[in-house]
Amino acid sequence: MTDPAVLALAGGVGGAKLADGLQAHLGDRLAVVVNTGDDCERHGLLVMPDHDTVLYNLAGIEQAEWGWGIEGDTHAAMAQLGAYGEETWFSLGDRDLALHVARTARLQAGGRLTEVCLGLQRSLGIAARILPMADEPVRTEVRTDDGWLEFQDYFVRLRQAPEVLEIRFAGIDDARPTAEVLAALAASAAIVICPSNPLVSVAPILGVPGMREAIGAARQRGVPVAAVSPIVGGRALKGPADRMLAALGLEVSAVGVARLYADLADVFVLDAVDAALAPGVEALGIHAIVTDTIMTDDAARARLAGEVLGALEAR
Ligand code: FO1
Repeated sequence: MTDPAVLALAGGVGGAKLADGLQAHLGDRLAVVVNTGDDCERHGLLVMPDHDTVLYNLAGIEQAEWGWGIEGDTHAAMAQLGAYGEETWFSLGDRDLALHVARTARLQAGGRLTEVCLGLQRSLGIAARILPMADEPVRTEVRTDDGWLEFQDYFVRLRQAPEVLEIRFAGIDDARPTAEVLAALAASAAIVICPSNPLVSVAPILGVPGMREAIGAARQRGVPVAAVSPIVGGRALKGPADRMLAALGLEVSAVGVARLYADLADVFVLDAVDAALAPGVEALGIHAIVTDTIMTDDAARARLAGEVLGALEAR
């Protein structure tokens, strides 16, 4: 795909990797709508894990092993916070901390979330735009045997150990797609749902009132939607998506994910190890593409992104 713009929906490390691959092809013609349900307040600062993971990946400074945070970051501030008796289970690197300080200060000075994020992105010199799914706060919460937990409490402090019985997105009824998201949608010739957790990364984005309708309207105009499976060989490449799907009684497979996107996706990309599942995807009325979806390095990110864009162009 050469000239037209593309909109990607992403959350978490897998989404950030594909967004990075897409940026390699599209540069400033890429807009990435990110989940803000994982956002949290730590030490009086707003932390936006999915936005920041995409930001650091697009800037090429992500911590290679974890995929989030900044490569080579130190943790002196965290150690000092611990010395003051503050909680340290959610670990913020020193350079990462600077982002949360700047963002929170600008918000407290009256800045709007999307504008503040775009300003910070410009400082890191990335070509694409990363757009929070909404300016209003939305917070993902999961119900476990111990009751409702904030997402990062479940994800980081409890290391995703408790079984998730229910998921909700607090505040979502009052959220709206931003003018920037709607403008990016209107300008896009194709939409990519990245290989992110469908239940806690993509669902909040699609759950913003008006978002599904806006994507539906784009499809009516002939804008194709491709989704990439985050489940490979019946397992999540990263994170708890597989366990969450199972606990909620959903099929833990690429077909199970495709089913969640059946009313939205024209193309579904599944990994070569799941080639036998392609007919099950096609049976849902979605065109299946089978390829290597494991993004081990920059070249693999760009190659997968190229295949996704090629499949969309062919629609
Ligand atoms: N994940 C962890 O497993 N432990 C951490 O201490 C942690 C800190 C952290 C700080 C900033 C940030 O942007 C992300 C951070 N993450 C951490 C990752 C993050 O919580 C998850 O990857 C996402 O929320 C899941 O999509």
